[in-house]
Amino acid sequence: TVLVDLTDGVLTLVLNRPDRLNALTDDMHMALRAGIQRAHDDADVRAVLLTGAGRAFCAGQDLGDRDPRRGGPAPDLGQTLETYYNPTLRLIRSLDKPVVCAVNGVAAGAGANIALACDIVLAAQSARFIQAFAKIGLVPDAGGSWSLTRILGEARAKALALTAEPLPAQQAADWGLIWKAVADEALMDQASALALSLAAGPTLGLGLTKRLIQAAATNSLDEQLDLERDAQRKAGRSADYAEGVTAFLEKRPALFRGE
Ligand code: LHQ
Repeated sequence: TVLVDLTDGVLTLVLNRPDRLNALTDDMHMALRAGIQRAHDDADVRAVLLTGAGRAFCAGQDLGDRDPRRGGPAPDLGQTLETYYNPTLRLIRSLDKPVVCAVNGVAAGAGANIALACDIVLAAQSARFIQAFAKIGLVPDAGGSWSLTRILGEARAKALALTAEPLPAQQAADWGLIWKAVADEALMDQASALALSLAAGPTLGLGLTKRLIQAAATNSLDEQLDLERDAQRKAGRSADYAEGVTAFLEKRPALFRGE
């Protein structure tokens, strides 16, 4: 349900249930989780690329799994989030390596919000982001109420979440919700090139950079200056910093080893 490949430092994870628009089943949740966990544990992984197979990125939770017509007690969706979504969201945010998301088609419900949890999001021009929850009586989850509000502000976050109106990729880029909208046929080349270049980067410094930027939203300037000092101290002791400066002085490309 999730294809996994490690090449040249890039761990590519492909959501792979194209006939259901990559809607998430329990198996897929666990496979995606295992992939991100591997990125934490395996030093050979220096960047992650997440995308979907077929015409969609991900249509969110598989609703066929939860047919209320079958009867029985109402499911505890809070438990579903705790079991399947929240650990994965936390793993993506806490990974000290960059995560690129290539949104190849529609991203709906939790599918949209998993994409928004990634560090750099590229989307095909034909892709749309849909906060589909309101259509079925649910609330934004998978971090969406947090990321939409942080990135867009209340006005746009509320309108998207309350109306479930699709947001086209270009508008998402214009609003700063994602990094770029690119021509459909160029998406995978651009996203792979980006992931490869990040994987060849100074991984330790990139991980510290990710942490700094994530901390900024809740820190005061004073706290953030302290955090930058501590992070720069660590980065300054890395082999990649020595290599970066040496390469600059020798007028050659740096060869980072990620440490
Ligand atoms: C699907 C799905 C799907 C199953 C398309 N499931 N089959 C968290 C906690 C616990 C529970 C609940 O949820 C959550 C978080 C969530 O993610 S809630 C939000 C769940 N997602 C949605 O509500 C989106 C549902 N899908 C859609 O609105 C449309 O499919 C979109 C707008 C994504 C795409 O529309 P189209 O391009 O017109 O494609 P389609 O609707 O024809 O879909 C193609 C097939 O995929 C179709 O099956 P069929 O047998 O007719 O070919 C759909 O039934 C199936 N599919 N999403 N989430």
